[in-house]
Amino acid sequence: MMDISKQARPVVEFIKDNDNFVVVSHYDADGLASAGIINTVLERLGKTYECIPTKQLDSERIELIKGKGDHYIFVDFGSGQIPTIEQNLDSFAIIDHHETLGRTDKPHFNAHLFGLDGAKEISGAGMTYLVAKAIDGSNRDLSALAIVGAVGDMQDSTGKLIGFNRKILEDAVQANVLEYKNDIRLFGRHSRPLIQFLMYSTEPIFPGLTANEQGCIHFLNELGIPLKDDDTWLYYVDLTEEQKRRLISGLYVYGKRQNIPEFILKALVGEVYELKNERDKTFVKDAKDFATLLNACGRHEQGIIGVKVCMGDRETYYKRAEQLLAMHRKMLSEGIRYAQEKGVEEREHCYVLNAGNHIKDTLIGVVAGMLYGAQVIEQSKPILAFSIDESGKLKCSGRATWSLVRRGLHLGKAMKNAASSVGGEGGGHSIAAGARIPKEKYEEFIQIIDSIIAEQMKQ
Ligand SMILES: [Mn+2]
Repeated sequence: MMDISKQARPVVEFIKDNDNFVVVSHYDADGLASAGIINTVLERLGKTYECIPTKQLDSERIELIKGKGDHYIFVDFGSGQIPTIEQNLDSFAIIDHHETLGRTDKPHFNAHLFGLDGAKEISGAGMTYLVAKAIDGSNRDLSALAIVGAVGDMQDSTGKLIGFNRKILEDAVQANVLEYKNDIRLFGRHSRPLIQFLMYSTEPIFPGLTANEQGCIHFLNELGIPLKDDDTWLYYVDLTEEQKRRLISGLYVYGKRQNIPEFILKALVGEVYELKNERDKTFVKDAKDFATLLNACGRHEQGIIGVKVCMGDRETYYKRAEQLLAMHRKMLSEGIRYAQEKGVEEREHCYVLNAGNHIKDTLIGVVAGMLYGAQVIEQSKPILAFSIDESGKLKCSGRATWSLVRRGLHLGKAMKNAASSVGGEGGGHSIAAGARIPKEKYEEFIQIIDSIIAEQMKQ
């Protein structure tokens, strides 16, 4: 194994030699976990710091944080913004796993610089953890957060963590802070009663179950799985091994019938990561639940709450994080209700939902996908959902079903072509894609993409 600690040395010295830091982190789960790790290290070293989680790093944002401290540490981003940072700040270090843009003589610890695949095998939190460990071996307890970050960046999407993440996993097991086993990989094993556990599954979307309470109750009844024990709602982790197996194979059969591809259904079962020092049935017991909690904080501009939870707060900040997640769920169900009440417009080859300012642009894609589950729309056409983003532009989120993809649909390509022909930008995957277009091109965009979809499905 290559000597990573040597690669980390410039950043390690930067931290040891200085004081009065500003930690700037990305606002997603991985970024917040990274900040949680580095802040803990700074506290253990007796350093002072301020922490600022943020959505993006442009010159405007850097202008705002300038002068907040003497030395800057960027975690989970920064490598792609080197020219802008160089222009604005004198003293900084970067710890990141994204592709780099530009060069710097300042301490720069990035996975790609020594041949690790930052997209798949190590996260921002993983990189930050390596710095922590190089500073002091006793920081190995922070490895659990590195796993939360990796899961937050969906680096376990094949069913388990791979590459360098497995070395971090070994550290976490040895440090006795984490254990892993094979189980169902849906959000909420520990944190949701069974019905909500199934209802809020958006990866994958199960048509007829996702966002569909009656569907879930019926499904569980058919399988003979109890919903309650006396008056208490049962969680997935409360089920017997036999009941768990029955639920998993029931979902598999259901998914097959809904044309969900084998590789997705196979990844339903895989490694799950549990934090050993956390209480059962909390949002911080399972790495996936933990990451979801953090994402809710970031998405609602309260990243610092997530960072405090990463640093061990299980009182005030933990409760506030739970409230943010509950608010997030509520906004999703309000979005679905809005679509149900307003009605979705049916075009020749797609559905259209024009939500304007009624659904946040950060939620519109998830809501659109859930409409299949809630049976607001049929599986025979993709849906285009529109909302206004913070800059006043029109955002379009497209969602489809696996049956449509099988018949030739590729929403990413359709979005890309349709958006560029009206002066916007778009792209994405076959089943989920997005675009930003000028407002006045709404109708023209729909007509173009409708005919592209028709063309794709013909083949
Ligand atoms: Mn990341």
